[in-house]
Amino acid sequence: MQLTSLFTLLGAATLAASQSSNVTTGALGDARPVRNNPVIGETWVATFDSSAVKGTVKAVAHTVGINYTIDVTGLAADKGPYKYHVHLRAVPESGNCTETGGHLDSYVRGDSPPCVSAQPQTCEVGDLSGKYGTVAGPDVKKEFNDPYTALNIIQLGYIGTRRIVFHDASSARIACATLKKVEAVASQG
Ligand SMILES: *[C@@H]1O[C@H](CO)[C@@H](O)[C@H](O)[C@H]1NC(C)=O
Ligand SMILES: *[C@@H]1O[C@H](CO)[C@@H](O)[C@H](O)[C@H]1NC(C)=O
Ligand SMILES: *[C@@H]1O[C@H](CO)[C@@H](O)[C@H](O)[C@H]1NC(C)=O
Ligand SMILES: [Cu+2]
Repeated sequence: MQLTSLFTLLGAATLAASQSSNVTTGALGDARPVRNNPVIGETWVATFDSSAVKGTVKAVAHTVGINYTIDVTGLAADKGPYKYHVHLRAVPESGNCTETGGHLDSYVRGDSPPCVSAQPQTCEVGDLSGKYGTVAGPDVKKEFNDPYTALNIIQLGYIGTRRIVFHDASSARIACATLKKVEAVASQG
């Protein structure tokens, strides 16, 4: 190999390192892919039934992380784009989504500066729209796999019984719903 091309290579490596080193990541480092979901196919669903949003966000345990399906209608076309996250606290009786608290942030990153979607491992674990894109109304059908959320309760990034919250373009929390486990239907003999 010629010396000049070696220097070119070194230069490129240094540039790549400096570019990734100033992408904000968690205080506990980058999120690690989840490979120990106990039951592949285990399904949890958050059901929305308000004037702001109707439909479901489904989470299915995959061999790596979770497959999500967002299938909702009714998002006001002029209030988007909409963000959606996994939030930590319970939806109160009143339905007031402010009380669902902050995002699932297992690696302690915080939501500022905004996450770089090209490096989803550096994002807050619960910042699903930061990683996979915001959605626009009125009707949404979107599927993606997130390697960093889990349906193993001992795992960082566990989402069981947590809340999915939609935010409009002003960041107002327009709807929230709790993920509930779908019990496998016993096969009929
Ligand atoms: C990352 O750091 C480099 C070197 O300090 C700087 O030139 C670049 O603008 C920074 N990138 C961002 C996105 O802040
Ligand atoms: C997750 O999604 C991938 C890609 O669509 C698919 O191949 C896989 O079967 C899904 N896993 C489950 C458990 O549904
Ligand atoms: C929702 O809860 C927040 C925080 O507890 C409170 O500040 C706000 O006034 C509540 N909104 C309504 C409509 O009750
Ligand atoms: Cu949120």
